[in-house]
Amino acid sequence: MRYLKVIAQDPRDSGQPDSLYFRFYEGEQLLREATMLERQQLTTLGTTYLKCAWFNAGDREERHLRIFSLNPSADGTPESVRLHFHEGPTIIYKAAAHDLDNDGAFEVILSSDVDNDGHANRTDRNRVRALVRAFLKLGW
Ligand SMILES: [Ca+2]
Ligand SMILES: [Ca+2]
Repeated sequence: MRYLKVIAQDPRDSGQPDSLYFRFYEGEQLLREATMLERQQLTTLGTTYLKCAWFNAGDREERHLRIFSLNPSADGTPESVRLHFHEGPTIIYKAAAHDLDNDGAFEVILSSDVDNDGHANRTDRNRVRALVRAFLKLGW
């Protein structure tokens, strides 16, 4: 399974992460880091991910997001995009967007409290939508 791994770090332990890494994986194998151009395309995704407050102290990498799309009909447009918020190999929480009728618009957003502010609400669903849109723009 191919996925984009997003890692946020707080190298100065300020409580605010300011380092972001974008890495492309196939299973457990690192394919490559995002290029400069891809990093520019991923600016919105990075900004939204930082709002999720799922980051590491110092230069650790345990906490990260894995985001990937599924296209079981193999028509080139994904029927669902999934977000797995990991701590090491363990999924701590998840979100997903589903395009039920495969028309390119995601009708169903499944989300818990993805930004860790103690409330699962519309803001979380909007963050998921923003992450999904930004990921799909990459065309990966
Ligand atoms: Ca749809
Ligand atoms: Ca929330």
